[in-house]
Amino acid sequence: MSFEETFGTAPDGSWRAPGRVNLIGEHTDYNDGLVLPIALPNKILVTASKRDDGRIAVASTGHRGVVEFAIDELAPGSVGDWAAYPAGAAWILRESGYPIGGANLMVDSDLPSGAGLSSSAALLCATSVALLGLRDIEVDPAEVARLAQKAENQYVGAPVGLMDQMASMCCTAGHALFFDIRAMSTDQIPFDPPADDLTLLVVDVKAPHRHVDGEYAARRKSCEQAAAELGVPALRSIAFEDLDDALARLSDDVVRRRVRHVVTEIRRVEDAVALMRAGKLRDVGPLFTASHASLRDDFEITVPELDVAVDTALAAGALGARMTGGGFGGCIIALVEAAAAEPVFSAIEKTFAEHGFAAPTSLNATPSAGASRIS
Ligand code: GAF
Repeated sequence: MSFEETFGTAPDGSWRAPGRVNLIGEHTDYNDGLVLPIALPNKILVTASKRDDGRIAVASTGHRGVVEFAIDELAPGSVGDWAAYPAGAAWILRESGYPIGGANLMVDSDLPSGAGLSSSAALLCATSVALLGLRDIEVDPAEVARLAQKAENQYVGAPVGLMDQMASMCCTAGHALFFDIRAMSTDQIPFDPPADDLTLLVVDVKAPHRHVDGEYAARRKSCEQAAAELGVPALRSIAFEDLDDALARLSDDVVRRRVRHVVTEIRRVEDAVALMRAGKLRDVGPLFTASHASLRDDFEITVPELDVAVDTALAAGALGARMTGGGFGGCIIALVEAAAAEPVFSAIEKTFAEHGFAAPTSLNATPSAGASRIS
């Protein structure tokens, strides 16, 4: 159904917010660390019209029916299922004192959900910019990202970090976003694989997510407990050079491995950015591969589909490959010579068929711009 058919009125505008893939720096954001995502061309689109009765009605091309609620009555968890995200955005804007009135919202998407491409953050960000844009309220993109994270943490109840929302709000076309969470500073790093005859291959391994929420929360808790045991505010405070000393002070072997992942991963982000700044993109490949090994062996968040996809990409000639995102399914990224992109993807398809895995798909990973109004 069209916007007019659903809400009986014409829209006032449309806003988009993209998904992301993270090049490197996984599970470092909630440790005050470093991340390096790019925004994807794929996005969530929110088309909206104003209402002045303090109510929000939201429909989605992917779901049946219209969900309606009063902004004043929103409380954490009061709206469930997919509409929890638009409701969460309205809740945090209300809590922060923004006069968003009311709205009709139609959500559309070409961003696969459940593929680890950050569709939740994109939906929160797209709704936030639409609700603010309808009232011509200007808010700094990084502040919108922080509000979207708060909504996901406090309204939806998912203890995520700030990477995905920042990628969705603050990325620019042709660049990766180097985001230092402790400093809350960003730098745009030019990222243009085709200019070096390279391709960033993104492959959705179509693995069913298993225990994602509980496992994510458990990893975060381990990191926070380790920081407390080491007497630091967050694991970012453990310098790479002091890692062995820190590990020796921890009593539990699992916690030791979680800490080793975080501290070495932050160092890999620094190394990747230095190589990219020096124009040595090919040399970033081995850092991807080392990141994957760390996520598989120390952080233990990969699944067979992710490991097989990475191993197959490497065997077929990729310069480096790793899982990207929260883990337990989702996507891998592989840095490959442009001429090898097709053969590498075909090799993954073939190996997946041999393993009896679902057919993987590949995505266009052109680094794209963060959220914006489009009409
Ligand atoms: C998910 C979370 F939402 C991010 O905050 C981040 O922790 C990521 O997993 C892992 O790097 O996408």
